[in-house]
Amino acid sequence: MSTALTWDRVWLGGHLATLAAGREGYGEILNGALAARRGKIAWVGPEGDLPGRPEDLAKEVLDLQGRWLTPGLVDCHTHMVFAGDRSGEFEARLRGATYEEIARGGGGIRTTMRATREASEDDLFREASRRLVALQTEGVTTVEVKSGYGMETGTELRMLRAARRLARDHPVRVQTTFLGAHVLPPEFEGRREAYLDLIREEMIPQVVKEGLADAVDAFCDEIAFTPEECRSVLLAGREAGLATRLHADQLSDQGGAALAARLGARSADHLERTSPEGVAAMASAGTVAVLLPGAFYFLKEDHPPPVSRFREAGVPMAVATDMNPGSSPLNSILTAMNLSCLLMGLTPEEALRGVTVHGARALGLHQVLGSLEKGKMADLAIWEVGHPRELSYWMGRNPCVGVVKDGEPTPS
Ligand code: DI6
Ligand code: FE
Repeated sequence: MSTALTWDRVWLGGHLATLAAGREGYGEILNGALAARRGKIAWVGPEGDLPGRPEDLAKEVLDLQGRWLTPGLVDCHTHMVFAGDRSGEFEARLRGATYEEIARGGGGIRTTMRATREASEDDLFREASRRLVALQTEGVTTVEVKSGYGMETGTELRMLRAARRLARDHPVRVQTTFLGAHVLPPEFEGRREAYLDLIREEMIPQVVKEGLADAVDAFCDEIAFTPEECRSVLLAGREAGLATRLHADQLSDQGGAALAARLGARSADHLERTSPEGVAAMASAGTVAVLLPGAFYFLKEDHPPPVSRFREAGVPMAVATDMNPGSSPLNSILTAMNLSCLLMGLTPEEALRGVTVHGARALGLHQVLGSLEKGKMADLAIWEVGHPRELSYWMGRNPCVGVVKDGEPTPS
């Protein structure tokens, strides 16, 4: 039977970590093949089950040469659009100052706010591009990017525009999140309600009108916003049509995880201090736990998130870089995976699920991304490894040898 070039491309001669629903472990298919047509996965299975000769089936046949194919990785929580750096505060911390003390003294997020307000959209785009490219060389095909270093309407919009532009100028999928409620900007000191009004009545409507954000987020913490304040911001975003997420229980337990669950948020992120009640609330609401081991490491935290409780309760755990200049200057998703295993107790398989299926779920994209299954987008990464657990194992070594987005190999 001749199927006359049904597919655009087929990869064979290697192994697949499909992470497909219903498959055990990594969902391995040894000696597997995967075909793409019009940007989507058209066929996945053992090479021996291909319905014909590969060259009769696809316009292009690519040999994996014994390598492994995984879904393109998803970095579902980043603040990669920002200006400047905080290496001076890093030194201050090494001399004994804490992250909270620096924040209370007007530094921290406000330091980056000042630099970001000064930066043009082009500046922001250029700097973020470099960070993005570093992630792409590690197999990342989807990133989330938050605003939150403007805390004034113009700069918040500029950050989100720079983030949207990343998707136009690079082979990557970008989801954007409006994080106006990051910390209180200094000009609103003593006028918290006025800033919250600005977020709800000016920023969110403007962001939504220009189609600049997919989700709304808030930082629920003693140094940032109270649960009640975060709730009002998330509700305003939700009413305007945005998905919701929450920076929850990072430095103190504010009941943030339970709040995120109650609001039907896609994810609650950080979660170092989340209580058993918070875990249970997330489990019943189906909220994704986004673990950010870069921030845990960089802030020298000693209280890891309740990973075994999440596991027992069946809460999906995503892993992300949190790429930001203050608490996680981590420009490597592979390092995030390694840290999630060693500092938080994930298995290498959970870490890989965290940056694929569960990362996609935190972005509401699990129907179309995150596993190698027919009908999903053909976003792929090719790895020079003997087993997919090596993605979490090597430190400072990048075994990614190819990236495919929408079925097209991307230039490296
Ligand atoms: N939590 C974080 O880890 C980042 N934002 C947040 O709410 C840190 C942002 C920064 O320190 O610049
Ligand atoms: Fe963050």
